[in-house]
Amino acid sequence: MMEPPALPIDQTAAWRALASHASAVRQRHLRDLFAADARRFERFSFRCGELLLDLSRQRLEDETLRLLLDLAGEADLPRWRDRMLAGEKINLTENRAALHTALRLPENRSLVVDGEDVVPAVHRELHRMAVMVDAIRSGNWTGATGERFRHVIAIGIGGSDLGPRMAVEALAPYREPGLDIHFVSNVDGADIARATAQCDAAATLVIVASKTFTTQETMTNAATARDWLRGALGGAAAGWARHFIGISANPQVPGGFGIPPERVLVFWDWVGGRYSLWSAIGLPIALGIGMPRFRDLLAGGHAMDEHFATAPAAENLPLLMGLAGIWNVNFLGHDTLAVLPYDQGLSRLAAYLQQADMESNGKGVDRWGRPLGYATGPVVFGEPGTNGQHAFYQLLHQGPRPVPADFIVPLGSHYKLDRHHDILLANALAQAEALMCGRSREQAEAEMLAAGKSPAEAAALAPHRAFGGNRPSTTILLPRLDPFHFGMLIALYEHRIFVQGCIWGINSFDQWGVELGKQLAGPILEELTGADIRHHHDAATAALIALAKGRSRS
Ligand code: G6Q
Repeated sequence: MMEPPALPIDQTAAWRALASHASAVRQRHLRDLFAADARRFERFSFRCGELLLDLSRQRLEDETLRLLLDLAGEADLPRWRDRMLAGEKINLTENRAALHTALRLPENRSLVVDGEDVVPAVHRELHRMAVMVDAIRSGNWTGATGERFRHVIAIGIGGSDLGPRMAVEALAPYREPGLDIHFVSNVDGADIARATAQCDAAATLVIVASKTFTTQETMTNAATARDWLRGALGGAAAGWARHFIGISANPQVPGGFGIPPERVLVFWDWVGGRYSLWSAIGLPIALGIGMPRFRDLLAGGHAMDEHFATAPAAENLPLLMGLAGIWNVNFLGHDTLAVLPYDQGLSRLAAYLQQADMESNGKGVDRWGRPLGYATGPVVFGEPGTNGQHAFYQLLHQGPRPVPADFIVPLGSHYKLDRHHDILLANALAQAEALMCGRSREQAEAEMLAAGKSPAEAAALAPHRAFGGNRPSTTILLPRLDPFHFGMLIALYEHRIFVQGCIWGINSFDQWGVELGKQLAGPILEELTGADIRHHHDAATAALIALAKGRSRS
């Protein structure tokens, strides 16, 4: 049964042992750890197929890993993993399974949840998706005037947007021609207005992706898209629904909007929004790269699932990556994480991981509602290298608060611009090296003297040009960013986040903070659009509402 543990994790012997071990490790520099062990890279880097996870530049020692694995045992991690993979309702506050891994299971597997095998339903829906993709791409499905589709506007927000948006960008080299894809998420009218301005209505397919099909931003954008189509289709306006596809976990609701059942793809309440890119929510990805490549993406995710389920603890990538994160947050006190992909295709990875990580693990109570006495999910941010280097890396190198970083580096490029890729790789490797090694004052001074500066100038500038180093980073190498390895990478992060949630004893699969956001604006919207202010507000909010009510409308 899923009973609360007797002791919070920070009161266990394993946690205390790590805390006292940390005071010793804090004294040591990564440079010295490498100097003392010629095989450190080999011993702290781990592989799953062709994906390599290098943790050698984390401030870990053998003893650290041993103690962290004890902590994982204390948190009953293998059992929670097995429960998740078996479809048990580990999302206790919503009484649901968290079964995104079932979306990636091959057809010959079975997984019974609530007395029913979910795998046939998953593959039935994949098949429906494949038929739709084919119909749209071949021109069998057309708009109301008989034109084939050339544009897609994908409307959704949060988990129904970030994954597909990231993946379409990441897999751009695999795009099949003929369909441009626009994403609209913000309720700011600028978003939908800009998208529709770029599309010819008669040739536009609108995908409305929403698990609940009630989210205010999405439904407002969908209604505006419907108005736009009706207006632009003229005599064919009655056929507007031929331009729509709905995706929801509640198959009846899109009908209320006017989308007929044959144009509705479904998924299930056991798929969390931020874990849904593998489901029908991934339709824009499949439309972009074709269904066989979408299946490659699923296969990559599944390969990581198998690894997570079966690899020994000491070689298990998501487990070790998660534990390294716990070490940084809870024992070294580093509560941020920089996501630094050296691939332009991963320009949306940080935004995606902000949701995946911060919505999953930004929690202050454990699974049973007991307040936590320790830090949980880190603040995640990032930008693709080398852009980030010319922006915020200054703080990474010299700010007094170390920021652990993930360098994500595909070795191969899809573009025949070798020189560019060489420079990109060199930058990734150099940055991780600099963060680790730093540069001493003496070195800085010597370099300046050699460059002709006077001794006085060199001495004055040396403190500014010195770097302490010893800043932890992880490097993830991929052969290239193809659908399979991209799938592996995203599943690696999903499971890393789950591992950390388990250690912290939290439910990584609910999001009550997001639910709050869905309620908050309602009363103020009524007041902004109605005659009077009927709710009690703090003085600042009341004053701002009054100002907003008095604004001139465009
Ligand atoms: C994800 C969250 C949240 C959700 C959006 C959109 O895990 O629950 O980001 O995805 O609020 O919700 P709908 O898909 O229901 O529109």
